Amino acid sequence: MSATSLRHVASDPYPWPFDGRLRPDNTALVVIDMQTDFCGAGGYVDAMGYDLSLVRAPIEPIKKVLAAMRADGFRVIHTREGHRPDLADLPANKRWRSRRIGAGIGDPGPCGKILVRGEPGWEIIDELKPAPGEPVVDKPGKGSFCATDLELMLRRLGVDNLVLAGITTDVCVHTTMREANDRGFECLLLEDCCGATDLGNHLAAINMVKMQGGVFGAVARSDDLLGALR
Ligand code: C5J
Repeated sequence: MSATSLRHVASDPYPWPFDGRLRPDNTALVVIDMQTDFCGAGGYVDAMGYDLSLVRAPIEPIKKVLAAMRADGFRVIHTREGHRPDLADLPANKRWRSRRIGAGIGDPGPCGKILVRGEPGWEIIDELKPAPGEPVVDKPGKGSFCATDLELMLRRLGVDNLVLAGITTDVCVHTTMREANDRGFECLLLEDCCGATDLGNHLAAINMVKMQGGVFGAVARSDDLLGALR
């Protein structure tokens, strides 16, 4: 790649990606857990009593980024958090904690059994449905690399750079970013394409990424990414 074809996103704390090699064939958008259970009425987050507006705020920005990256031929991968219908992959402590706050994973709710694969609440919301052919990674935990084939798929596809969007910023997005960074992937978190159940935690999670010169990667707004793609 010649120096003239290098591209960077105006991001914080450094222009991303570090080497300027931002191309559709080596960069994937990962949209994390945009499921009814995390941002829809009657889902898991709603049952816990959190403010849905915070976790729904990224829907429109993600739509724009999805459209632009799909149009440019970038790879798009979606994830879903959820458990097997027999709950064989649900740790006892995860179930116990969720029941304790009235949102028992595996228990029936308005959107079916909470966080169980195949139930209505576990589905990705209509606004951000995966397009045909886009991989969907099912994960039992918070990170997208733990107990999944995501890393195998990314290595096989030749992906070096990950653009991260989805919910929640401080839990599944952050865990995934940390896992990816440790595996050598160059990560960009799109701050307006993420949301948390608490605004302070969302802001803190963004700030954490920027420490130590970009300890887990970099942060940008979706317009900054779209500007670099134009
Ligand atoms: C949580 C997630 N918060 N997708 N999951 O339990 O962040």
